[in-house]
Amino acid sequence: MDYILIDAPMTFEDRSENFGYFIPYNLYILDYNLRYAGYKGRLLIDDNEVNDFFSDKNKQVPSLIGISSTTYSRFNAIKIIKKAKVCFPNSKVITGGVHFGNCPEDAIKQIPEIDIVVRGEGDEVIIDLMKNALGEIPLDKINGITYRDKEGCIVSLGNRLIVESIGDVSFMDQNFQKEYFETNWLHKRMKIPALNVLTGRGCPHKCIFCSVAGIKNRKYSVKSVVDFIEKIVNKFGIKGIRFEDDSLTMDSSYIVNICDEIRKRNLNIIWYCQSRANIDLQILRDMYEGGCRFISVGLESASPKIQKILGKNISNEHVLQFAQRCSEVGINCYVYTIASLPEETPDDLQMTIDFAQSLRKKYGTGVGRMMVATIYPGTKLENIAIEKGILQRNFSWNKSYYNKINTEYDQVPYIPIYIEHITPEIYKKASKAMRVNYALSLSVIDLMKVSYEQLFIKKDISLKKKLHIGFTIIAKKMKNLII
Ligand code: B12
Ligand code: SF4
Repeated sequence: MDYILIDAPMTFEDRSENFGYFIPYNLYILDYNLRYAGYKGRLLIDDNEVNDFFSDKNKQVPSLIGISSTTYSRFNAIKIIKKAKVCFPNSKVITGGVHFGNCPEDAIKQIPEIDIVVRGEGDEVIIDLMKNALGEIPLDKINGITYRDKEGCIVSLGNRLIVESIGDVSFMDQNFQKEYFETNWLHKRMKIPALNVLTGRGCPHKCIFCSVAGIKNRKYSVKSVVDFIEKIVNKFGIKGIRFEDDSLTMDSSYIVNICDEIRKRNLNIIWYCQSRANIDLQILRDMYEGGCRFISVGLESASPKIQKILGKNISNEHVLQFAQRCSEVGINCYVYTIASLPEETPDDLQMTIDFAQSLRKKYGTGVGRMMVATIYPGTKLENIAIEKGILQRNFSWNKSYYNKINTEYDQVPYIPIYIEHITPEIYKKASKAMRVNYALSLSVIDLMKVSYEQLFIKKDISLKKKLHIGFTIIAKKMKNLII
């Protein structure tokens, strides 16, 4: 066996409960390119597959083991990396993706079991790394990687990798299992079989908190994307698509052509996507006609001062217009917000709450859960946090980390969050106001469904508290309906 590729994101339960099943297309791309180049290997995408592979007594030895991770799943990834080196001491262990690829030197320094980190897009370099693992080319001829040389020094070669041509969509064309469609985010909401699809990658904007900021946008051809959708509609009975790219709507002629093609072929699908909020009414109409029913946009903060710091170039006016247009056209619009951004004061945060409430009152917009600004490696927010002493200068992304304060902000304790002027009490009050606002934006039936899913089946809240929260929301909703 030449290689194995492992996706080490979350547990299967987390995946299906929080997000629905998703296909790790990053590794599908690497797997496809390796197979296309004639190598033989396997892709392991759930915990059971990984455990079975490592514990199989007759296991084949892969020459290369590639592991992908986000910052959320880094500690799971590190466990797998260590296990891989114990089971296969002679295999090359390589990592990449939005986490390791954004803190490569720290990863190599802290985790002796990692041989190589890929910085950026792995599509092409994976072939060179495979050749290196087979002893065909030396590492110092490969750009875009960080590794430990024979003397133990850390070496980083070349710039971050961005491939010119992202190829075609063949990597998505797989024999999917039924569970992928039935635990999908869209399936949960609409009870229709649904699948995740990528139409390209890269976003040239430079939001300070984003792990993938400032990367040229590249697209697959409209025909190839819609051919793929048509194929999965006919083969698996798919009725819903969740477009995963962060920039589907960036090029208006592209999205309009996708919609035209879906319509022409009578594919009859419903889809979800993420977008920036500056989309024209006519384009939203075309999107509706092409099947778009759910769209989420990032406002992050309604304070103009904070918007400037964020560098998103999206104003309240954009979001207001967007929400109005979505409601006019019939697309459900969700707006994301973030609390505790650099220099954000309680007054700035209040502006976001007021704005969310006005969006709901005017257009019934659902402003989803408010996150606390989370610091990811390689972002501008990381630099700001270091400058302000929020993150220590020698902070390591790959050493164990547990910060109890995070739990006071309802955030997981293993990723640093940006705390400056927003105290836990202020955050909790704001978060509660946002949750109530969201609940009030739902229809009575959806409200009952969401209350059941998110509140009543939770074991860590007493029945008395559940009933109290339930009645308070229903009472507010009724009052709202009457007013
Ligand atoms: C699809 C998606 C999801 C899916 C699947 C996530 C997954 N693990 O794949 C779902 C819906 C589940 C999801 C959930 C979340 N997501 Co998300 N998601 C994305 C999104 C929009 C696209 C990912 C993708 O498919 N990209 C396309 C592929 C081709 O690119 P790629 O992943 O970078 O892979 C290339 C290279 O990185 C490299 N590479 C990758 N892995 C490896 C491995 C090896 C060995 C090598 C050699 C190379 C290599 O080669 C690949 C091909 O070129 C990204 C944004 C983005 N543009 O990447 C955010 C992103 C990954 N998500 C993010 C976040 C924050 C979340 C959530 C926390 C959201 C939330 N608030 O709850 C959760 C938690 C996820 C988790 N626990 O892992 C952040 C992650 C930040 C970080 N540093 O961890 C991102 C980067 C968004 C952002 N703008 O910051 N997400
Ligand atoms: S617009 Fe979205 S994908 Fe682009 S940099 Fe900002 S947060 Fe990242």
